[in-house]
Amino acid sequence: MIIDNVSVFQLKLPLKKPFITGFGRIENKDIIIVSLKSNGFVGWGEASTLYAPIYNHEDVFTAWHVITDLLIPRILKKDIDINFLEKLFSEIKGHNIAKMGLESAFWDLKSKMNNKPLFKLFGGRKKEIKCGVSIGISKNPAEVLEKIRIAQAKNYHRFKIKIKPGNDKELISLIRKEFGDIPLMCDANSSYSFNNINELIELDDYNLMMIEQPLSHDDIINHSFLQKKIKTPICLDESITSLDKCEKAIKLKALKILNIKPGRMGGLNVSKKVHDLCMKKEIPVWMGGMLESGIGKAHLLHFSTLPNFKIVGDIGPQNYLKEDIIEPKITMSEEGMISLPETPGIGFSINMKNLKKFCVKHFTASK
Ligand code: OSB
Ligand code: MG
Repeated sequence: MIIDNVSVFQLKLPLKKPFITGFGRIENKDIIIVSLKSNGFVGWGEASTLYAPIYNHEDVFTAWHVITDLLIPRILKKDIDINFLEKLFSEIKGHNIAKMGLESAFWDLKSKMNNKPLFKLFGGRKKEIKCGVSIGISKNPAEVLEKIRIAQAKNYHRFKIKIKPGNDKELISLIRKEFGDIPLMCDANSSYSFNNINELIELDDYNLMMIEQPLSHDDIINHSFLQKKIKTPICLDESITSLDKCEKAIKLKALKILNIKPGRMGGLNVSKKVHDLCMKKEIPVWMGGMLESGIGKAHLLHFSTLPNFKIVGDIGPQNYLKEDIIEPKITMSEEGMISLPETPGIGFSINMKNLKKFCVKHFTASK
């Protein structure tokens, strides 16, 4: 397909409440939205960055640079397909979230041109997805308990709490006392080090579904040592940024479960390869999230219909942003499920009024 026009929007989307993790505090979602036009069709994608490099090395400013200065000039006027993008991405090292911004717009565009819902392009089969919730760190444990109570009443299928050193064992013990054996996991966002692994070993008593990314954001080796010492499965997030890293981590037994975030991996194409490798190696995966806007979440929703997404992920109704940029809203049924749209592409329309309202920077280029 020949790309006729590209528009890039830097957005600052206010959260209803700050979201606190082991790496820091998020008050607004600073993202890049990419729209690609070809032959009268428009595809939409999201680079779901943060305001600073606190989750990985990228942020909204580096993604803006990579997308507008490096990627877009190399695709305009060209006849692009996924092989073209794969080659282009291999020439630019890292900057995976930025690549996802462009690639996800490409997939939306391609599925609209093929008149198919996006999930069919990847061979996804599921017609609905179970929802899970991710609950941020709070100084007050009662607040976390209350959030679990509310999520349970809404029939969420899995509960993830954020932890950090000193904010872990007592909280988990309180949750187990109050809610019994609910499907509970925790995400440390790389806030522990190998020197305080005893704190992690103590979490082994609570029958957690998994501990997500306890150690450094780029570590594999120490996760492998830690996994030998605990029976709770380690799930990696931050550390797995390519097919190669995934292969090595599996070889070293550094993980039993993988969080697939297509942004962290550098797009849906490489994520499909990682998904297939994990399926072959019997490593179940689940869909991660980064507090995306509706555009990003819709992409994740479609992708999580693939067969090795065997564990409930961070997929749910969009309710952490004050306002979203898609219509209709992503909603969850009383059974805690989201149905896949059957219309072409991501299956949601863009709320242009809100897109403009939250846009802080705009770039457009035509062939
Ligand atoms: O590590 O999974 C994470 C949010 C921002 C950055 C990193 C993470 C998260 C979440 C929220 O846990 C997941 C979501 O519901 O989108
Ligand atoms: Mg995580």
